[in-house]
Amino acid sequence: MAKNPTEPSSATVYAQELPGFREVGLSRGEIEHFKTNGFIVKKGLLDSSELGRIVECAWEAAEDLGFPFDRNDPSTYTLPKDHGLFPDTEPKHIYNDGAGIANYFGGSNSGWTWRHYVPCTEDWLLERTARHPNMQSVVSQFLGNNVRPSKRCRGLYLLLPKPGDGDSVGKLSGHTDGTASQLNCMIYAADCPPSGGGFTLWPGSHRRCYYHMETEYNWEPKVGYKEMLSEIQASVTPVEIAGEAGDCCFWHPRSLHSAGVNTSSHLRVVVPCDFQKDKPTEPWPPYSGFSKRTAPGAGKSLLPEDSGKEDGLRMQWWIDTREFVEPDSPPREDMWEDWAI
Ligand SMILES: O=C(O)CCC(=O)C(=O)O
Ligand SMILES: [Fe+2]
Repeated sequence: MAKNPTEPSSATVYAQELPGFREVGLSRGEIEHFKTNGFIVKKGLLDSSELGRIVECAWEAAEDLGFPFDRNDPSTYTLPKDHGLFPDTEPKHIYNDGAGIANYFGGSNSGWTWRHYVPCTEDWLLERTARHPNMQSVVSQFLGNNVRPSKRCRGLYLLLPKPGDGDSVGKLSGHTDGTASQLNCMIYAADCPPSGGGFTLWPGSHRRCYYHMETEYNWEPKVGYKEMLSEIQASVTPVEIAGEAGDCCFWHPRSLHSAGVNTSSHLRVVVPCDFQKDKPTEPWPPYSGFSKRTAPGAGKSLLPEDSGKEDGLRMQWWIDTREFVEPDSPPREDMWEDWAI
């Protein structure tokens, strides 16, 4: 994965209300917007009252971890390490028979990221998120009816507030994900105001990134990919998606994107989901930075138990999608040929 920290967020808050934005059905305007920009926002697609239980998991975990959070006092939602509480977690890529790790802290926003993975394979959570009928309806309008059943979502992606004080202000961290996902969705489980760390995306980047790959879905960037990402960041203004609990941002997985910078007083709780068609796939999650075809050439161990070890390939156990087994073809002339839109 190519990463490139940029200056403090200069993103524009997305404010467009496309025809159909409050409906389950995709409108022509939404399809056009998705094709051109790589994303759309469906407001209120999921029931915010059903998502409350997911947010509750974060507060309960904070208590279990001994964080000094008082829900009614946002000034206490500080980085645990400021209280000498920064918890030790296993390296993020430890496979643990597919269960991964319980929590991950840190990330590109200098420690303001908390990923809580515990409930993300549980039926009650999936029924409120990736498997929700409204979600499945939108996904099948994009991809067709043959969608791979969801077994997990990525996690509760939490961003703790980070006051914007001079040099320590958070930065965007533009990157693309090394997955074979065909459609992604960021579910807002809690309200996320502007500057609340909303998911941020460089409009139109999905097209350039799609054509800068050797393969349509698996992760095989062509020479110059990193430089191209830098060029996009230098020339395109990113959009930040603020939203309310229940809003869903659908996005093309080749898009250049970043977590936003949270200078609000809210805890940001987003649940990312990955979707793909139900075609034969590899059994294991994708490695980061390599496709399975290119991984052997890296001279590293491909065993899941070596994931996260020094020199091992890092397995992205938190991703539900898998690389396709059938030979992955080059990007198509019409990049929407394999879609239902
Ligand atoms: O937290 C976010 O908004 C973005 C997360 C992300 O980019 C990722 O998980 O790959
Ligand atoms: Fe990402």
